[in-house]
Amino acid sequence: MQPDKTDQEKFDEQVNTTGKLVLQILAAVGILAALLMSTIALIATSNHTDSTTGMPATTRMPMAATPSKTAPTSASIMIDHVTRGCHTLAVNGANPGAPNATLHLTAGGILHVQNNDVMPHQLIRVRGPQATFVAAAMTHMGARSSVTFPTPGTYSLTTKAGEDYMKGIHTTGQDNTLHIKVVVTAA
Ligand SMILES: [Cu+2]
Repeated sequence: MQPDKTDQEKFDEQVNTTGKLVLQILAAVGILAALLMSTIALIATSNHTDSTTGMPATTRMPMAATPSKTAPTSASIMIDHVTRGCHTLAVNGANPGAPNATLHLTAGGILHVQNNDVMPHQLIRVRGPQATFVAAAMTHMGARSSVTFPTPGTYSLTTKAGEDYMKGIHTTGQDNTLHIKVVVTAA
């Protein structure tokens, strides 16, 4: 014969049943809450806009397609002959030229210079860290040289102009002194 359950046993059984029920309710509530939260999160994401561009977050450009902010690795300068001041600089094909130019490069970048003036030009570093010159003396029309800038810093270059290749070239005003400022930033 099965002995009657003691009060303690009955109580334990009761607690057990009630406890299971409570746990089941809690679990159900938890699942509902999780579903609700994820739905809210989803709505919040799709409605979120990028404050900088005003574009929806989902259509934001991927990092790889974002234009780089680093300076270019190469630049070109043409020394042109002009009547007033004799010579000017044209940077990256820009027109009209000017006797002063400022350009930006990343460290290790190269500047290509071509001398189309009617006189020789020798490239000279006036200020800034050490730069590597190749064929700095441009002694005929179309002569080319290059300068490489290994370290970040601000470099000032100028040219030492020579005599006209041929006689009879007339210019007005003082001959320009060319100034090339190269701002080199870390790569
Ligand atoms: Cu000149």
